[in-house]
Amino acid sequence: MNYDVFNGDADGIIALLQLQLANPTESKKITGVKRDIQLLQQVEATAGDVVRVLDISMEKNKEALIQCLEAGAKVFYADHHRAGDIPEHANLDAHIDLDANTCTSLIVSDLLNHQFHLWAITAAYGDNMIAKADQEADKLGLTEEQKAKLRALGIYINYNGYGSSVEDLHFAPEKLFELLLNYPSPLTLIEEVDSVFYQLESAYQSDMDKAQSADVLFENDAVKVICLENAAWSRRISGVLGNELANQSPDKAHAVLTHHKESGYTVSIRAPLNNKQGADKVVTQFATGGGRAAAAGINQLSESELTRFYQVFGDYYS
Ligand SMILES: [Mn+2]
Repeated sequence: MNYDVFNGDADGIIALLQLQLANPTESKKITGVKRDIQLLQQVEATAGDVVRVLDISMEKNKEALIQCLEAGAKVFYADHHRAGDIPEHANLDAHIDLDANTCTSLIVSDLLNHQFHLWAITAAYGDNMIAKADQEADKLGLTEEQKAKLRALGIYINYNGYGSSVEDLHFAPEKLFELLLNYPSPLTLIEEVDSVFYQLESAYQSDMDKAQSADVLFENDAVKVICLENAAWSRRISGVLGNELANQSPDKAHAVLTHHKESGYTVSIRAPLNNKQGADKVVTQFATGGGRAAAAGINQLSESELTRFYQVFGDYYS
């Protein structure tokens, strides 16, 4: 049995897309909303299985990874999130790079000799690695218009991954993956007038319009914290809104809080674009925090932890 386990955001979907375009392989797909990163535990591996894991932290899936390896499955693992100690095992083929300017799709693209590099560039835009994506696009001689389109596509696919459950999303990540699989080049997708690109574009713009009136909870010279109401559109726009704010004020760190149904918040943090570090260090001071140096989140922040959050976040970047 083959398993493809991948994050439901642009980077995870496009990492798998490249592998499947290069070598179509039937597999059981395991994915979810972007925040749903403990995916490997859903695999019940047996000897001889092949498991590919893309764009989810090895540290957060360590136990399940060891179980897969001990069951005798072969595991291919590509990622750029916190890995912890990488197990030494003959069945593990790990490609982990924590560089803040790389992403899983770029790692996979290198392994495929850049066969679907336009897709990898799209994913890098989606993970908000604009400078890196521009640089790769320039190497291929793309026009400014083509770059802008790929950037928009990356943002829209990434945006589609945000929600507290798959029901919040416009497209279930596995479904979106299947739709994209028809296009070896993202430029072909964008040329098609009725394509998913345009469906995602109008959905994104409608949610972004609503976000313009969000409450600012806390702000100083170094950080800004905003809060969105409890609604599906808020849960969808929260992460990409963070990127948008980061692009507008590149010296500031940003946190977007979204009210939970019951109480407390989901938190999405972006380090300053000009100082892409520390987001993981801030969030791991809270029980349900996780992520990378440039972008991280807290799944559950209670009302009573709010003041401590302002303090930790503000102090870190001041
Ligand atoms: Mn990623």
